[in-house]
Amino acid sequence: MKKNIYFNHDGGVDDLISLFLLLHMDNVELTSVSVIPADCYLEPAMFASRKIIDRFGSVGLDVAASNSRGKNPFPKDWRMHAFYVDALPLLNESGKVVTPVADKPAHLHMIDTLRATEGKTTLLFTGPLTDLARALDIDAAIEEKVERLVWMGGTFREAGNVHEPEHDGTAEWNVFWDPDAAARVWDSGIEIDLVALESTNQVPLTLDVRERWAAERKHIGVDFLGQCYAMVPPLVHFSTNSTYYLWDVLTTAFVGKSDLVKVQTINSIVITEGASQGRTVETEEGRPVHVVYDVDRDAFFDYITELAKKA
Ligand code: AGV
Ligand code: CA
Repeated sequence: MKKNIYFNHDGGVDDLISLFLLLHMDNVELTSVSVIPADCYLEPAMFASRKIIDRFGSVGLDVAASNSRGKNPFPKDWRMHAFYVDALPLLNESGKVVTPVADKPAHLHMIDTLRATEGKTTLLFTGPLTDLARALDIDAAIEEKVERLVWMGGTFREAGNVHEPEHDGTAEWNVFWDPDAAARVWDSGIEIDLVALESTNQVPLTLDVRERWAAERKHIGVDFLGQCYAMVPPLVHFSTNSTYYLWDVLTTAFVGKSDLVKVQTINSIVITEGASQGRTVETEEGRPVHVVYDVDRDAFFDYITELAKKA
């Protein structure tokens, strides 16, 4: 039995690689895709998504554009990445784009897709939760059609990855972009599996991984991984938080192969106001979330590399 997956992403390098990997999982039925302009600009992220489906996927999928807006915008430099992926020659060989754009905005398109899909669907979100929060506000009964939410978001450590004026640095970006949306989803009855920042500590994009993909680039899908991650090179002589972790890709791999990770359940809340907005905090009064805390690193990299070889 294949799992139904609805994928909402925000056009980062690892979001787009996640889409590519989903198309090669034989235990996954990708029901549809939508794109939210958080850590990306919408137009190139839409084009890149449609071209990835054209090149590597099957006919019948469409891609919906989100009209959601966040409270705290992502840095422009990061949002540019979708332009680079969209410009890859590999995605432009055919000279045309066939996969259609859905005729509704993402949150409405998700409601329609959930309702039209037989049985339940797992929601995979690798950007902010705004479209899900809006969908729940319009039609809370879709909860019955949702198997669970698998989300890349949050951190339960002191140090997050938001370094912005008027913020204390405790948040993760996907929560920070729209803290109210995360809080709305926390208020729902949906089961939540979380890949938090600390869940990805064991899967930084190190040089040996880049070298492995370079050595195996005769496989077009492995070359695609290497080309995409070349857009976010490591800055070895300059200490910033520029190290790329496989945030969204681990989240996506978890959907395809859950035994790659270990999960523990904790109760948590989302802070929506003030200098810690976007912070997720562990507390008894919170709602349960299942957080990934351990990853089989080698099995994970083998899994995604083997998936890429199927392309
Ligand atoms: O906070 C992690 C989220 C993931 O969904 N994104 C990137 C992944 O798609 C934001 C982000 C954090 N650091 C970044 C990010 C960086 N150095 N470059 C681009 N995006
Ligand atoms: Ca993302």
